[in-house]
Amino acid sequence: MANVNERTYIMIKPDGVQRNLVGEIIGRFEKRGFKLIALKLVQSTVEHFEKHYADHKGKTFFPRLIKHMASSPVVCMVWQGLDAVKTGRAMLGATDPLQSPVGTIRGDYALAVGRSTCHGSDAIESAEYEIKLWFPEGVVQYTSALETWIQE
Ligand code: IDP
Ligand code: MG
Repeated sequence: MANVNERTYIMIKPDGVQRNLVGEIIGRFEKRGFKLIALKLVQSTVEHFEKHYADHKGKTFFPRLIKHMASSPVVCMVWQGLDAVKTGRAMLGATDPLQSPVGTIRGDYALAVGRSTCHGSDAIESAEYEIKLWFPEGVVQYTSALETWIQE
């Protein structure tokens, strides 16, 4: 069932931060109607990204992926709202930017699969895992004045 308080973990990758796409990507989630409940810029470690991408361990691209992710800061966020996980993925586009429709983040800003600018949780369970991994301190609860103008 659709959940108006669903949460997704969105992370602007090192290439997205270096290319000054932080404001653009945050703006898309704000304008779509999602509520920001956690945000930080971090230079993280190989070990932490190995946990984040644990499902991909053993794949040929894994070492390159981890090296890239730990090479420069990332922006970690939690966005909340109706169907946040599925809609967040739709806003990103496909894993391969070349398969991503224009109008999506990857379809507008990326070319290479290993430089796709932004991560988004692919399921509710992975969102819960990723939110705990990146925000062990917890997220912020607050009332948004816009809520009744966005949610029915
Ligand atoms: P996703 O980011 O769309 O969820 P995943 O399959 O979870 O895609 O892969 C994680 C990340 O690993 C991708 O965002 C991409 O940067 C990288 N990646 C995935 N598949 C490949 C590949 O075939 N070659 C190189 N990098 C890949
Ligand atoms: Mg994924």
